Amino acid sequence: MENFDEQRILTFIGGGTSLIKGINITSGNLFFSPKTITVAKDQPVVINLQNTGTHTFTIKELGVNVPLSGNSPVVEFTPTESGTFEYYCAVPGHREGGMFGSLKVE
Ligand SMILES: [Cu+2]
Repeated sequence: MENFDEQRILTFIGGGTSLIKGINITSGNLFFSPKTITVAKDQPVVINLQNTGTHTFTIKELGVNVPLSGNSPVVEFTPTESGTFEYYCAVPGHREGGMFGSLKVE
């Protein structure tokens, strides 16, 4: 591949403005994995979950509260403030049982 346009391909992979980065999280009884995710302020976040059971993906401070049902729910939101926020499952007992993690907005 002599005419391989490496810079152009890297730009494409890197995202630019047209690609939205997806984050993969596994949720189940009673966990989220990974427990820490980092996103960019004012950029749309798309989280693809691999889910078992009935849960929610909730971030109180950011007004996010999405029911998780089925195998592959998707959570989308745009964080408009930076900081570290807890995400958790709002089903009674699940947060206490370990269903929480940390979202860093930079
Ligand atoms: Cu739950």
